[in-house]
Amino acid sequence: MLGHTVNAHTTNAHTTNAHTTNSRTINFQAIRNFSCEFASDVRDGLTRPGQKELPSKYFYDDLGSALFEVISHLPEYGLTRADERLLQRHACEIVDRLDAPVAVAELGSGSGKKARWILEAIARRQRTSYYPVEISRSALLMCQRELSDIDSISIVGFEREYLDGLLEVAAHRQRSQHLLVLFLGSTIGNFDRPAGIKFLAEVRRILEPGDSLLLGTDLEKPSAQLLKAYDDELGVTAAFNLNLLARVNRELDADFDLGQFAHVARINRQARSIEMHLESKRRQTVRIPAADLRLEFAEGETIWTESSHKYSPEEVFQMARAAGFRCQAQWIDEQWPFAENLFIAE
Ligand code: AVI
Repeated sequence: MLGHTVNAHTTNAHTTNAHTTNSRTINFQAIRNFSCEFASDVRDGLTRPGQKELPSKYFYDDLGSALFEVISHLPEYGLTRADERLLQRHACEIVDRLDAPVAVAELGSGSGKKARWILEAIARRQRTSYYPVEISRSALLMCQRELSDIDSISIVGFEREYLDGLLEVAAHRQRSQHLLVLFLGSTIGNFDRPAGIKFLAEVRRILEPGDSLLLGTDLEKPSAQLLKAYDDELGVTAAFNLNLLARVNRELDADFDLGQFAHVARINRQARSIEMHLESKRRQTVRIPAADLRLEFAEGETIWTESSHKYSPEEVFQMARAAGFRCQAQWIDEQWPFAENLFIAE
């Protein structure tokens, strides 16, 4: 359970609340004007000439995050389980490769469940700090609950976008500490390839030489397997995708008729990715008052909501070099092609 709020102050851009328990602190660096940004991103994406788009980062409101958690249990979607298996099996070996003392930051921590193995392995040799960076406050709260039994760690959470949060972490770190950044679950795959490398280079710029990045990457696999993973029999991924329209309805007063859009998963061979779209079942008009928008959809027209890029193991080494890292080690799961990669900042 969280303790009482002991410190809350407002600055121009952010609201900061610190909650304390006996030994842990979570700072919530909240971003104001979030719904304004949402409205403008929705407007930009849906008025783009040619292909309409919505950014995939907006999948993860409370309902979307819960649906993603269910996806991670689906038999067709082995990605999360592969990530977890590798972390569980190799946490000690990963930690042994790092200079001590080390502090851990996680970009998109979710509930912090995956960081547990790494944190336990570090906590066996030293006290450490864990800095989860998340745009979801409820996920940060879950992090604290999930990890509250590990002795010897302090948790400071940042309710921020990845790079803003990492900059805060860099400002908090002690000089003597190495930083290990976790970017798990192949979230990197939701950037297109050049943007993914640019993002990794930005992470590198915030780090010091010798710091490390543990990067999860989903690997290439047969199309049939991929299509099932992103269009499961129970329709959970369809609900996850459609929740984006439901969220626009809830938060921006829109009138999307969810029954008139269908979830579609498509392979993009050139991009080596799988895409998710929402396809209009008929000609229709949608109003989004809070984004000052009236949209026409043709029958069969789609909104592109996500791309999930898949990698070859060798390509990951090149990505590391292109972003200013060296890939020191790579672990590949035997059941689901997925790699955990340890990058060292050069
Ligand atoms: C979070 N991300 C890596 C997931 C993926 O596989 O691209 C999101 C997801 N989309 C559909 N299913 C899962």
